[in-house]
Amino acid sequence: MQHVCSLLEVDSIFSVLSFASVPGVKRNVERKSSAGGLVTAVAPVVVECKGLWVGWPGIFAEDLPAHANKDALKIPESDPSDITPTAGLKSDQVVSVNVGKDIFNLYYNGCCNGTFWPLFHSMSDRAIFSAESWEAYAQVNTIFAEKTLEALRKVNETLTSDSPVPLVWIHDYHLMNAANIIRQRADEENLKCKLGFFLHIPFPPWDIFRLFPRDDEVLQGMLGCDMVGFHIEDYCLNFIDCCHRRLGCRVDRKAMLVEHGGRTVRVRPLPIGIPFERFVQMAKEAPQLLIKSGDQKLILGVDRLDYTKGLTHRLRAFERLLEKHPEYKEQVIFLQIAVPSRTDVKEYQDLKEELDQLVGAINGRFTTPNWSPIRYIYGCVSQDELAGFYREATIALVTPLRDGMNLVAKEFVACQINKPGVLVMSPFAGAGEMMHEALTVNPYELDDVAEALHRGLSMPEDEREVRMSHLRNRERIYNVDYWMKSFLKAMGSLIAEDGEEVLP
Ligand code: ADQ
Repeated sequence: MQHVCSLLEVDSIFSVLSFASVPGVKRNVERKSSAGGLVTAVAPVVVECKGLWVGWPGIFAEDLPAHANKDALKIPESDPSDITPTAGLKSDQVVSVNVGKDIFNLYYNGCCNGTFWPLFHSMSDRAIFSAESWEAYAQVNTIFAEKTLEALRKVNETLTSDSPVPLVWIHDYHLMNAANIIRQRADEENLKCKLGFFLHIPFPPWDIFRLFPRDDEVLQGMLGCDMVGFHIEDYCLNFIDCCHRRLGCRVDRKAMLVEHGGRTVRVRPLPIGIPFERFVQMAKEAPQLLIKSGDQKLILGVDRLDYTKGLTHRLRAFERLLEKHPEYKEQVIFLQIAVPSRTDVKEYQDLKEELDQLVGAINGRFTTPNWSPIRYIYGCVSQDELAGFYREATIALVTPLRDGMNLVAKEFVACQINKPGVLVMSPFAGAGEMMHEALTVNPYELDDVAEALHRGLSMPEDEREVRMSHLRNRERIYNVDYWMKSFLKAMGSLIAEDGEEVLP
């Protein structure tokens, strides 16, 4: 008995994963503790299931050496990046999708990050609409779909009458059109497959989504799936609403069903979690940090350097705290760690420039001979080191203007193994929906954020303890393995210990 899963996620080096699963998937999902983010959570299951990963290798077709086997790129023995699927995958389980530089740029920097990223984060004034980049998007989605179909054909040849139906799992806004292409071809060729999609960013309301000139094609692309998953219910309802209003689909909001092309598509909220125990372990092992001295308190921000994360607002809110509460002079340090992101895009270069200036201006204003209020790291920090910062922080300041979920908030609470700190959280992140014990702040309201910081810094220990233990208990249960299982269950592809499929 076998079925194929396919996971598509372009921001990772290898983006499409296609894997065969065998009875025992459930056991594997429960038993395996994942080594890192999304990819390393999924990779062990792929390994166990003798699956296949199909993805972008991180280099362009024209830069490949002439002798390279273009279909099966060798996986490096150890890779510094957390997101490469090296976690136990053999090189014959990886199929690379090769795309030329020009088309990839139009696709990735153009349509994905110039159009969908801002639009889906409800920042439509930043979105660029270009027919050329949309064509590149459709083209790259077709290439990914074709690679997945090749895998599906091979697996279909091995299916017997009692085999579970092969499963294809597609990830994120980079590949919203792939499912429809796979569905149509699979139907023509009589290939068995189930298709599932998960969106890692918000799905916007109809009056934002409709601004995209090819909105109907995006919806049709996603509706090629049997199940479409989002982090939270709001995004599900936005999607259902768009299907109804744009395509005229019959929908059931309560049951979260959309009828399309004679099929019923399930829509499900599936909030992603983190490898909780792994972060606990890292926090236990991380060495003592020398960033603060004496009774100084640490406020921590950790983000990709992206305009959705609200970094300039956050710095200004910290400045406001120092203005309104001079008692924090020399008593508090704000450490902002920002990972370089999309650095060849001008908007991101400008944002970096703005942050550099702001950090300089605030430090210039408040620094004393013994103290600088802001420490700013522009770079990638290892997860072990990050765990140490999370553990030592009195406050994690997680204030995106908009965010699909936000894993940093979850990683912070996992690492709070000693003296409990406080999570200050924006309600505009998906994580804000569930982390009720955080101090909720509107990131646009600088005074509000400054006051929440003050409240967090002066919160009695017993209150911090109660809040943090609730936050930690929830994240421990709803970890990344739980999310994986929920997805497989929603697809009807979770196989119980006794070999029976677990129905959604
Ligand atoms: P991102 O927008 O990248 O993810 P987030 O969820 O916060 O945002 O994940 C960032 C990850 O990068 C975290 O695991 C964090 O530890 C790591 N990281 C951040 N800064 C770092 C640094 N300086 N050095 C090293 N590591 C760093 C998208 C969506 C989110 C959604 C996730 C998962 O935008 O809303 O939560 O996918 O679905």
